Amino acid sequence: MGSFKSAAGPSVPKASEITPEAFFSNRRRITGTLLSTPGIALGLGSMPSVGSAASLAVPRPLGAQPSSWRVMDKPTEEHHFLSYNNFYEFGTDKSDPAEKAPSRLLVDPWTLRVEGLVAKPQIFDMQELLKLAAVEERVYRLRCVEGWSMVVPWLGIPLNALIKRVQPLGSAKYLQLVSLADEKQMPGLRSDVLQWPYREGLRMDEAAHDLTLLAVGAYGKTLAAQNGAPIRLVVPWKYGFKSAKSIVSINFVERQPTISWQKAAAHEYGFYSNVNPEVPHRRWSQATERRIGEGGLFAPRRPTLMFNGYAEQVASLYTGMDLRRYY
Ligand SMILES: Nc1nc2c(c(=O)[nH]1)N[C@H]1C(S)=C(S)[C@@H](COP(=O)(O)O)O[C@H]1N2
Ligand SMILES: [Mo]
Repeated sequence: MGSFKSAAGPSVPKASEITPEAFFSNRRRITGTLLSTPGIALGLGSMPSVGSAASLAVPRPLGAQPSSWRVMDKPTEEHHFLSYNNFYEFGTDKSDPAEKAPSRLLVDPWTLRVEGLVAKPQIFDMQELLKLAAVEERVYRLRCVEGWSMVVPWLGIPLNALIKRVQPLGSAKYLQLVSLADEKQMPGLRSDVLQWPYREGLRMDEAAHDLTLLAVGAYGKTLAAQNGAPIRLVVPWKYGFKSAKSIVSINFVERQPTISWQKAAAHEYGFYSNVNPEVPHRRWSQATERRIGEGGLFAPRRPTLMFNGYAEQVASLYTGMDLRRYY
């Protein structure tokens, strides 16, 4: 993708070995294996153990990320990423998603409905989505509003590629992203901790930013159910909850959409939710964070960086905005 550029550096070589076809045929092969396993007929994301996620022939182009984006921190060990999750549709404990999602979430077939104020609305299946752009590996920091963080090597395509395909109308100013809500698959929907379906939103320029990723994998494999298989958003300069999991629809709208977290507690979770050490959450400071995997609860906390360390790339999106008011 030519969009994978930074002002500071040259455009980045594609991870050319990760063609959509290769990715998908790998998926199919693994799915086939699974389907032939007695008693397990649920497809890729429903694999009984996280270790069995399909692996992808992915070069590790760490050095290929524009230098200004490069995350020097060591990636979080994969087992943490797979076992310490927020996916309230499967329960609010950190262990619930890994315990409940793999055996319940049906990820194949999957469709993503893209509609609203666009010239070309479309219902994509995964194969069509993966043809929009080459799958790239991007190592991003993820910072949860709760005060922990991880460093994750994602695989995905820029959301921008999808936006270009559907051709937003001039009146489209925001995107609303909606996660799956199926009571048969998701025991957490019985709780009213959030309003279902899980809804998130981005302003158009945020959604179209080069950093904004539609992730289909991580750690060289297709996405595990607990991480939002088969397709989830990743917006690395915002608190983790903006990164909606298991997305089924994207709606282009004129007015700022309501998000599930604002509905839960409007005074605690703003629409923008940019990582900002200077703007505390109503109940706690956001100045520091605990890096998952770093020596347990008593390890020294790290300072949280403005825009999660991506200020150089995204600060200009918010020029003139009072970030205390628009938190
Ligand atoms: N649909 C859905 N998406 C979601 C959530 C959720 O509960 N439901 N939790 C969010 C929160 S609070 C965080 S921190 C990240 C966690 O992503 P991970 O478990 O893959 O690290 O997912 C986000 N996306
Ligand atoms: Mo979070």
